[in-house]
Amino acid sequence: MTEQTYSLTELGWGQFYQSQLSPEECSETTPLRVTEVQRNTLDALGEGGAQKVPITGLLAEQGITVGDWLLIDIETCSPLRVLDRKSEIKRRAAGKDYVTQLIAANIDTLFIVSSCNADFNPARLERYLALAHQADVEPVLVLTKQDLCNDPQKYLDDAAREMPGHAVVTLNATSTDAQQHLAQWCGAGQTVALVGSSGVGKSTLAIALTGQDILTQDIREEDAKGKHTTTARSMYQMISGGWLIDTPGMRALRLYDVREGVDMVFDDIIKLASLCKFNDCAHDSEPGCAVQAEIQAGRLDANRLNRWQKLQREDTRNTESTSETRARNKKTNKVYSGGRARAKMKRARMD
Ligand SMILES: Nc1nc2c(ncn2[C@@H]2O[C@H](COP(=O)(O)OP(=O)(O)OP(=O)(O)O)[C@@H](O)[C@H]2O)c(=O)[nH]1
Ligand SMILES: [Mg+2]
Repeated sequence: MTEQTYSLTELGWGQFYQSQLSPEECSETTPLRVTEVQRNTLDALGEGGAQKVPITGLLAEQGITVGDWLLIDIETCSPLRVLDRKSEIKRRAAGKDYVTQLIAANIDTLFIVSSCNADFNPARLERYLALAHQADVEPVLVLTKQDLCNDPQKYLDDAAREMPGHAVVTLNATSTDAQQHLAQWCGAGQTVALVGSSGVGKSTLAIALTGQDILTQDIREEDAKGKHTTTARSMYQMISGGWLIDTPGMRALRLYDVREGVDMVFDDIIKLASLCKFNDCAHDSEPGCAVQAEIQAGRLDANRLNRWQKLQREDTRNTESTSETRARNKKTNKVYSGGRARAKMKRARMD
């Protein structure tokens, strides 16, 4: 069996990446697209086929994720650098520190997967929408398990009312025609990532879109009921020619530095807020509040206002904490350098 090779264009290469290469790099290096990252190595695809690359030096320092483009020295085959990303999807990592975790890079569309059942939760889905908007990536709400639901239209209506202005698709991920419902985002050169809670059908959808039995490659059986849990983020080619990144289900999506993204999810409220009498209106009980007027008139759900304010507060808290952490580190460095300087002076006096 011959190994499949791809042209760079098929892998999603374009002017954005080409323009980052120096004349020397154009002749002495070759680009690879990262399809999976393990602890010390990564898998990548290039014009020469599939390769395993060690994660050392600059790659380890810079951080690398699925979907990234990296340059390889043609002669030594060693990795040189990661190219600037067209987009990056990241969240605040688990733990107390304000550290980000990269989820995927260089994607065009984010399929935010939920189901036509109790998993459908606007407050959670809005977090993913904010993440996509912040990354300048088109979000699509994909609601699976339509076949197990008596009234899928209710979910379409709820999504349109609670998260206006976003593309929403309901489908049966186990059916082969799932592809047709998502075709417009999956064409050649396009990269899509799947995100959402565990068990909503991301990998099932990935099988429908790629035609590959990916469950047997990267997924372990979790229990006798046949539930599968994805453990790695991996990129696969879709039947339509584009690329699909499957990710493990997320329990909590902690946002980080997504103020503009949050505002884009709630841009209808932002527009109303600009009409309030006071610039610093808290949309609570101030006179001349255009947002409250809309709620009183029954045209805006008060829950949406609460959710917007909650996300704004969370982002402000995280962003402030980040700058506090940075300031603290800076201060600590000063103390260290001060200490080093004092020790140097002491040594000089003793000499
Ligand atoms: N009937 C039906 N079953 C579905 C649908 N989508 C997913 N399932 C089933 O739901 C279960 C979980 O699907 P997975 O694709 O493993 O879910 P996942 O989102 O990848 O889960 P994690 O990898 O844990 O994040 C499987 O048994 C699927 O067959 C659907 O649209 N209809
Ligand atoms: Mg999965």
